[in-house]
Amino acid sequence: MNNNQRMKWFTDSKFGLFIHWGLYALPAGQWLGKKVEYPAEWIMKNAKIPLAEYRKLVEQFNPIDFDAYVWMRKAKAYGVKYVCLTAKHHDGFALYDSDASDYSVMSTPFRRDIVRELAEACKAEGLIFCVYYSQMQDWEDANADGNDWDFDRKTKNFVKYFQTKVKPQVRELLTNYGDIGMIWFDTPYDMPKTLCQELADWVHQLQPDCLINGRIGYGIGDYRTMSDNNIPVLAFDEPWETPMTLNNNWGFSKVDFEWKSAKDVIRMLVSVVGKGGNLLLNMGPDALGNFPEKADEVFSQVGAWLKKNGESIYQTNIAPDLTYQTRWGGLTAGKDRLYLHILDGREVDDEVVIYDLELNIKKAYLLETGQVLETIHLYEPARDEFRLRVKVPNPLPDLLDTVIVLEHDGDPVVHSLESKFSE
Ligand code: H79
Repeated sequence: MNNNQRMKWFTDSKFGLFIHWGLYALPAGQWLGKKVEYPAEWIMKNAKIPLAEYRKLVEQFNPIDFDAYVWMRKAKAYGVKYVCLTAKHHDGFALYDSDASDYSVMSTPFRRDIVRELAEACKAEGLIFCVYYSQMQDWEDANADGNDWDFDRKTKNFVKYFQTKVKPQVRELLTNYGDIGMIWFDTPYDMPKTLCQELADWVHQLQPDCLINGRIGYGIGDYRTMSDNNIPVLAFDEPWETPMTLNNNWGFSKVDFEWKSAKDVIRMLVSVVGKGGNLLLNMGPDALGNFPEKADEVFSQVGAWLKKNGESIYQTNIAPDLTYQTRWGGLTAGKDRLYLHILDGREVDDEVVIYDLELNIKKAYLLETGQVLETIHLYEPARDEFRLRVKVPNPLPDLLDTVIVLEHDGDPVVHSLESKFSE
């Protein structure tokens, strides 16, 4: 497969589900009755919990409500196209059966290989299964990075950790669970480039089509991973992804109620997709194996919207950069189509106005119903200004985001400020 073919599922997908799950779901943001600085999956490090104490969570991990098929049916209804599970996060605990370490789910009362169950259910739902693996930090391992409260850092032998835990565990992930769409590394920090390359070669050797995210380091990955929770200002014409939380934590937290709304998520999705990227939005299941109710509700609303308006998101291209910020929402673009996303109904009244965009419109209509809309294209010579007005129903049919399709001939032409009145 050439590289474009390898990347295609990823660049077409646009929306993925990140799942952060592990021992940290038990303390859920609190230790010894006190709230610990977020994020919840960092609790061991943030509260400097001795390994001997944190390890006791292994005996308590028993998520009796966990049902991989329930999770993946939900994921499907959320409208995501891929799912990325934390097979091992920074705390070092593996959610799968590993010969390389018994610090895993198999040492808990639960004793079920969660990666196996999810890989199977994910594929059964037609979604791409991916794994997150923390390659540099491992707070259980004396030779890895991160734990400076249990271990003396001067004697650490990172290469030993890399050769005896990272590589064997990555091999297990890439050989025991069928096709893995992507392996998601994190926090490369000061890992030497030679080891990063060795890890990438290892992945390629085990599963040539498995993608590697940007946080393997040094630009070695298949695409760029943006900073956590950050959407770039401008479009970026190479594959990229922003990982994003739905509240202020990745792992489950009992003390975080600051959820984004469905409209917030759709607004971010439109912004990301219009700039050519993917949104990897997080879910932090609780210690019994349930998705938090509020997170499930928001994701479900987004999924219901995508079911009607998915054409404006999946398999789309970078949208033109307009001269002005839109007050009413944003743009995405398909082949010979622009999609106008009306997120702020207050700003449109009975028409959407786009300035300085010349577009040869063949047809304008509401995506959800097909209702044809009137368009008026005006040019005002004294201001050298184009105004494209699209009449819309009032009230708007979808208060979350009403999508208008503009089918057009030829390429859209944006009249930049620089171009005005220039000879
Ligand atoms: O898995 C999620 C995070 O746990 C992980 N990446 C996402 C996908 C991540 N690891 N490190 N970081 C994110 C950034 C580190 C932030 C820090 Fe801090 C700021 C470390 C120390 C100061 C946040 C605040 C964590 C501890 C205190």
